[in-house]
Amino acid sequence: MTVPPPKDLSELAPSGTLSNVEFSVEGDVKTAKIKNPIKDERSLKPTVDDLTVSEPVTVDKIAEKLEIYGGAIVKNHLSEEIVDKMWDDISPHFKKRTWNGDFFPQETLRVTATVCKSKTVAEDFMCNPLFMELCARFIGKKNTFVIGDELTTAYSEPQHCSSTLLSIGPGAKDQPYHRDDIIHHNICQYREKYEYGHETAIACAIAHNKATKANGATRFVPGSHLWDHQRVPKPEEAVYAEIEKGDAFFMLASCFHGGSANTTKDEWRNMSFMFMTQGLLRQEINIFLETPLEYFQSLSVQALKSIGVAVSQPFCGWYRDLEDPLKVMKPESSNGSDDIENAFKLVV
Ligand SMILES: O=C(O)CCC(=O)C(=O)O
Ligand SMILES: [Fe+2]
Repeated sequence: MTVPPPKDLSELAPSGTLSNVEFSVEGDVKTAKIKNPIKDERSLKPTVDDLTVSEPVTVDKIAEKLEIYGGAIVKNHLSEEIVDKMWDDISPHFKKRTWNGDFFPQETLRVTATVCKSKTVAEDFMCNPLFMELCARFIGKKNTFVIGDELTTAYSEPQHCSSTLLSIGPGAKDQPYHRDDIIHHNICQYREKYEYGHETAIACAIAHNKATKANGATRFVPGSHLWDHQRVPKPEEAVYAEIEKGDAFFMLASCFHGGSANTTKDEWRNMSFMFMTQGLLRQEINIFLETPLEYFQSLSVQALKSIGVAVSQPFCGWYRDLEDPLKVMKPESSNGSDDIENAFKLVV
């Protein structure tokens, strides 16, 4: 006899943050009210200079700004040659939008999965050594696990989450404030100080042309990565990450932000975004269905790992019979995942 499934399985899930919300419906008007908002009026107002990492740029210095503000600017992060090559590879893929939602204004044009349309995006933007190090610090996972009488140590490398060219056109309205980690149901908590281990994603945005307050620079709310999940940002709390061609704006996914209105007559705001997430979480975009195998085969081992083809240690993402897909594509490579190298006999 088959048992019919309950009508709405989501009702079985723990209510989490929902339990602190009061919903009401009056006629056509639906409202939601946070029942016990946490008292927090902290508001940081750094200037673009405060957000900019001084020369010589180091990962420590970027991390320090991210810990304080949730965002950081690095001048000349990628060379003009790389930024131009990315543009040449990706811009032919602009097409009329088929997507009708309003999370992005109608005037915003996008090219998605740029990491699969440009080897320069994959190798030079995503695999930039500074960015890789930053990702490892903020979203890499390293733990020990008991397996039988051994203790193994496994490292799950960050992976691509989504990669997009976003061109905000004249007339576009503000994109709503949001945190990018909503896709992973990350629950942000009030914190006095940044704590490592809770971040699920991190972004690097590169300007193809000058991003200004007028043409749609990303605006973000400094310090909001330390806010409780249910605190709502106000427009006056935002700062505009105005950057020049080749500059980078790094941002933690727990930080409130949004693209801005483009109030110019004829300027576009062209920015390439690379979002990375923990190696064990689901990527935002499914790049595997739209990309021919040959493209993956043409990439370096690091790009394949970062694109999410390799196993995330210890055993997440295997292929066929517990094989590491990276080894299938590049037999000479080692990811230490099919035979964990860090096994130590446990002494109890
Ligand atoms: O266009 C921007 O500046 C921000 C885009 C953004 O927030 C997103 O794609 O999640
Ligand atoms: Fe976003």
